Amino acid sequence: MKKIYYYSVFLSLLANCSLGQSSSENIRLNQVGFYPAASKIAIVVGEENTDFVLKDTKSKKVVFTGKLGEIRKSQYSGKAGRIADFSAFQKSGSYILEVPKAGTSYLFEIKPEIHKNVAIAAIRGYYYQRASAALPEKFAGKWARAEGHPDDKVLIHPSAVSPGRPESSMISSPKGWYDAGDYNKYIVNSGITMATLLSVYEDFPVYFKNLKTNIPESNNAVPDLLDEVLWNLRWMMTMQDPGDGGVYHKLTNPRFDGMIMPEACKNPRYVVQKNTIATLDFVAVMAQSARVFKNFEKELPGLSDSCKAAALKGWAWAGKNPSLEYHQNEMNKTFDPDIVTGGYEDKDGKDEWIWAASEMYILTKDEVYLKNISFETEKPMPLPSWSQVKALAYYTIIRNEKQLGPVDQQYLRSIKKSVIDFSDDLLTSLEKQPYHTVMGKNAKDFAWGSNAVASNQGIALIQAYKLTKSKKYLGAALGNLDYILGRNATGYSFLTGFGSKQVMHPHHRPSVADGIVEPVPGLLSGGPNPAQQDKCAGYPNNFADESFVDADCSYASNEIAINWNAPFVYLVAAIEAFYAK
Ligand code: 9MR
Repeated sequence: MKKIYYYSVFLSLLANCSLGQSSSENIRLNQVGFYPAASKIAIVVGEENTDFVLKDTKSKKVVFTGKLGEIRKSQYSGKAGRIADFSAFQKSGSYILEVPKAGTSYLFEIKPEIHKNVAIAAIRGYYYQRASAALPEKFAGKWARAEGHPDDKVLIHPSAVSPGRPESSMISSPKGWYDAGDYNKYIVNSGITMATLLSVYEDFPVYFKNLKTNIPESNNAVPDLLDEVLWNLRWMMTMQDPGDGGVYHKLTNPRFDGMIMPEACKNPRYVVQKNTIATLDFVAVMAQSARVFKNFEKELPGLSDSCKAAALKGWAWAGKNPSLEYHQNEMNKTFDPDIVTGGYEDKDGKDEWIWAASEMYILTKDEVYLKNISFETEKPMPLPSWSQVKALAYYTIIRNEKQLGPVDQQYLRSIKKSVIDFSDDLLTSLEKQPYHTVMGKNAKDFAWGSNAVASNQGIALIQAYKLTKSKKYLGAALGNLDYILGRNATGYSFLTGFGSKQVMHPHHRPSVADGIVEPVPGLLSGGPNPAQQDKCAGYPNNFADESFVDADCSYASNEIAINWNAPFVYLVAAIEAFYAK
């Protein structure tokens, strides 16, 4: 054992060309690979101006030679790099890049459908997040596990009592996905997650029609992506108080579980305070689900109608309670037990109103829903996040434009313009960006869950591409996928299970507790976050684009979450759908 250890230390020392860094890490590229006909870019760290070569790993022959580009510097660290562009080379195979002084890249492939397994794995990530389900080996492989959190005896928290549901009474609220590295289930975060997954289905139905992901429902007549969505939809439906239509904020333990397996968790679970924003997010998801599942009436009889009824009921409740906010600390002053799990507190419900109203309007064609709504297209479009969902309304209006009446054409035009303006802004000065990505141009890109920022930028760019057919948007979206899979300042591929330098220690309870070396696959790590709220040891520095540590203590840079995987699923599936052709 010891001998092997010393030998491997010796080998890694040999491979190191600069302090603590292997030579491959000097060449930053999508570690999965490239499409034959698409752009192929690597960033070579350092200032050295040399040629580079592409070598076929089978024949060992040089198949392409190129010159590195001009120096580009990170606006955060000042570190320099140069671009190696080998897009002109289009032959399928497996390759490495060699750059004098910098070294040799990781091995990568060029082939059609290069990201197919990435797309499947990212969807399967949700299967692994299922609450109230055992995951047998047939579907979960070595990450098989017992059922956790049946959630069939969930307590009504004192903040959530209603005439039909007194304090400490119990409801059944099973299924759903665990939110993230923790085991709680939050309506607000489920909102944007479900919308994003339903939207990628709506935008690319043909792609998903036959995409099999090896889940228990794979053999039924519903596309796997929608089967997975149904797991969470069924849970969401139980989160509505049947008495009045209001929706609970979350289903949670009072405090986070330890770093233990789901089946080991025994803490009581509560549903907590109904509020306007959670209810509006719920309404939007139910309305979109009613639309999507209308096409599966035969397979899922009555589901669409149930979703529509839930949406109508929720909308009515929100109308009567238009600004009931969730403030966890305030709530804890009045009610026991204190709840200290994820807050998802949002002080501005304007965007949730716009989103829910748009979904209700498209579902019912009744203009009354838009009566008091302004799309605010005079302001720049905000990127979607759990607390900012206005753009989800834009995407829905654009997606359903054929169903709009003549009067609505005017706002349709301004909504389209907003999406295109947003994407044009992203593209400004792309040529100067250190990793040749739109991601990272602005410091605010490096928020908690920055990889979801990169993914959501990708979605906006794909919308702009669909509207204009201009390839520059699609190319930039692919650039953000390259960013996530390795062409970035950290050198990591951020999707568990993929890449030569992959994330191995996400803040994810099953991955920590299961005793298996590899983390649960198909989960997107949050990514660089200079706020470093977790104060975890091991951040390399404070530079925004490098503020990442692959350690399970780092919930602020290396957690996984359903609202981050979803835009990633959208981005990778859309890229596959476009480049497969
Ligand atoms: O994604 C959320 C991020 O925007 C917030 O800044 C952060 C702190 O409130 O919380 C994040 O969400 C976490 C949630 O509260 C609990 N489950 C894990 C989520 C991802 O870290």
